[in-house]
Formats: sequence, C-alpha cells, structure tokens
Amino acid sequence: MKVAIVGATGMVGQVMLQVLQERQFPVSTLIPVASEKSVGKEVLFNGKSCKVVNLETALAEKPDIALFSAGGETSKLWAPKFAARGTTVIDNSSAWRMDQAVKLIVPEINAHLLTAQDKIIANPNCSTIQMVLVLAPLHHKYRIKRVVVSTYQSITGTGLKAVQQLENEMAGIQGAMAYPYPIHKNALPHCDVFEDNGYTKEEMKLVRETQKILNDASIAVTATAVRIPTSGGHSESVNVAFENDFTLTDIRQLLKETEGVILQDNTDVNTYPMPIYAQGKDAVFVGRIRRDESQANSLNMWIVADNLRKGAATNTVQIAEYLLKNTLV
Ligand code: 2RA
Repeated sequence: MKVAIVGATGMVGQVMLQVLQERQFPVSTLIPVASEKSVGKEVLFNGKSCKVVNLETALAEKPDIALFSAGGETSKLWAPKFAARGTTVIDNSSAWRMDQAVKLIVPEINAHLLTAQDKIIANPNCSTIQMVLVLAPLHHKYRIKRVVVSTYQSITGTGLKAVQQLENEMAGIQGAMAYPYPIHKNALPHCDVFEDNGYTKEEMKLVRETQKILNDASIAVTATAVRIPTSGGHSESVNVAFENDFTLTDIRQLLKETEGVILQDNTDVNTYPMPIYAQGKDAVFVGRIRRDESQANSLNMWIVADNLRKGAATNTVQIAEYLLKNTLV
C-alpha cells in the first residue's frame, strides 16, 4: 500500500509512523507530508529514510491511503482533492466529523458501516474515542439516558508547543505560550475555543460525536473539559444514567469482554487507571466503577487512555487495517 502521512512531523503524525511499524501495516511506499518549512527533512520508516514532501507532491503520488493529522483547514481543502484521485483519507481533525456524508469511526463499535465508497473517513476526537469505547456495550445492554463527563486532559493533546510550555515553566524559563495561562501547578477549564453556549468546542465534541457514533441522538451528554499538566493520556470521570438497572458484577463482566477495554478496578489494592500507566499503550482503561448512590440506574467510572495512541494514531491505523482486511481499499 502507498500510504501518505499528512502532518508527519507533528505529535500524532510521529505516533502514526510508530504504530504503522509496530503493527507491520503493509506499506510499500511511505509518503511523509508536512508544511513547506519541513519539506526535505527525513523521517525513518522501517529502517529506511524517507524525505518529507509537500501536499502537491503527495497528491501527484496518488497514495492508496492518506492518514491526515494536519488541522481542520488543511483537511477541508486537501482531503477532497486526495479523495477525488481515489485515495481513501482517514482524517484526525474535526473538519469532517459532523458531516452527514462522512462516517465517524471507532472500529470496535461501527467499522461495519464502512464501504469502498467512503473516501473521507473521520477519526473521532481523542476524548470521545476512549469514552464511547466503554459506553457502547453498556448502551446496547442497558440503554443510556444521560452522560455527565469531566475530562482531565494531557498537554500532548494540544501539541509540541504545550509540551514545551510546561517544560519551560517547570525549569523556570519564560517561553512561548500554548495556553492563556501557566499550565504548571494549574488546571485550565479551557480546551479548544469557547462556543456561544458557554461550552468549549472540546466539550461539544464529546456531546455531538458520542451521539453520532452510538447512533442515538436521544443520549443526553454534558461535559467539562479540563487541561492538566500531565502527558501520558486523557482521564475522564464519567457518570452514566441508564434506562434499565444493572448489577456491578454484570457491568464489570461486560467491560472485561469488550475488545480494546481493560478493567483496572480493585480499590483493595489501589488498582485503578492512571495516565502514567496508560501512556504508550493502545487499550482504554476503566476503573473506579461504582453505583451513583444519588440516582437510580446510574454509575460512576474513571476512564483513561493514551490520547496520542487509541485517541488518535492507533484508532486511525485500525480503521486502515479494517479497510484493507475487508478489501475496501
Ligand atoms: C485536545 N482532543 O486534547 C484535543 C485535540 N487533540 O486538545
């Protein structure tokens, strides 16, 4: 397969290269793509050095698949150009996620929707992926009425500039700011930009994408997204109210049997998910599962995942693997 990585020098692009190699995705030709200032740089892939090219050059190469992580503007402009040439685009930006004609895919939940005609496929937001992977089996068995989620998000979700800001602040160095305030020893209730309703785009992604992926607009979702000075992954405190009652034993058993989910839930021995454990892994970790004693048919849980892996690069590569396995590319 001729595979283009658009945004190859960014944090997600770098993890995409790593995951493609780890999973031995059959890449015959790798086309690393980045902005003009990075053209000519080299990336190592499967032991070979590959030169970074610009979008025009990559388009002319007619890749079979293009994995995008280069921001919404680039995706809006270039994904259709690649698709028109027959390339299947899997895009990590928010540009296409809510487009009615574009499928929003977490392979373990809804890859079956994909067809060979899907030439632009949207990868959901990282904080959505880890939450819906846990919610999907619970929704199918107990029907979710409402979700209240608070996130504690890694600075790697913002990118290299944020990582540099935290490192500078910890070293006492004044440098470029990715955030409006210091992130060291702080928590910012501000992920992405604010919308007219007082929520951030990040919070509304959790609302809108969850309903689209679970294919149920009746699921009520409300979210608060917070940035914290950690780098291993996103954590989420999730409260779920169901139509039907449940036993915690059945909930835990169902999650144990869910592909891509690992239960870490034994407070007797201080076992629960944490970013320092999830970092570098592809699973979504869930724990602290307990009844919400203030409301019938409701529970609380804590969900953690590496936002650069299952939250972005790995989910993207898994979509590509599904397409290949089912001869849809
Ligand atoms: C963030 N989910 O964490 C967003 C984009 N990666 O900033």
